[in-house]
Amino acid sequence: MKIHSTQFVKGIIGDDEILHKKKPEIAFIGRSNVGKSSVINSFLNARELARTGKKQGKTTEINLFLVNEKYYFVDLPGYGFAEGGQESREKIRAMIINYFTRKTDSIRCTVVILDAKVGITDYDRDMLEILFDNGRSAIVVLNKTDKLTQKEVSQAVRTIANEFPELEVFPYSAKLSKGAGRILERVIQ
Ligand SMILES: Nc1nc2c(ncn2[C@@H]2O[C@H](COP(=O)(O)OP(=O)(O)OP(=O)(O)O)[C@@H](O)[C@H]2O)c(=O)[nH]1
Ligand SMILES: [Mg+2]
Repeated sequence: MKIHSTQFVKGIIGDDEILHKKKPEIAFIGRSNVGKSSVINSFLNARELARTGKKQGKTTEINLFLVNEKYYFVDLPGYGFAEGGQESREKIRAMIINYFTRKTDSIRCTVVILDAKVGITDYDRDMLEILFDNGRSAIVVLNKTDKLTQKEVSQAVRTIANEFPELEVFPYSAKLSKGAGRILERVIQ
């Protein structure tokens, strides 16, 4: 897919009329700081479309970006952010659950982003269960592979494949953005 337009539409915290527009949505979820916003920017070739940061918990709303006037790319707040405290963690978890359990078939694909160095955590397992229980199709993007050796990357991919054989896993680095096109084709198919 050639990107010819990207536009920030709005940030929402719950249900919103925009979620009823029936445009295909590509959702991006993952623990806080794994690089969700960076992955979106790298896919769209837009450096600061989705705001990124060194501080965790940068994205606190559900941010929607309109791509090629056709798709919504949805940047969800990061889950499992320890410093945010239990209350804020639960609020974010509830926000994500509401997004995925709402009655819609607009969610085309969910991209679950993991930090290659950390791998899969119980927070991710919890989210994958929510996705599977709601019949949402998902792929995994193993981000920040630039921090690992090739051998460590293969090992990390294998570990995930062993636990979730049904999940497609794409090693990736938002920093290098190599192979973005191939993943993008997969998520909009
Ligand atoms: N080395 C490296 N750093 C990355 C990569 N992707 C993201 N980062 C860095 O990781 C930090 C967090 O990136 P964000 O894109 O803000 O992460 P996020 O998942 O959106 O974070 P929240 O919005 O807080 O949930 C930033 O300092 C990024 O520059 C990557 O592929 N490689
Ligand atoms: Mg973010």
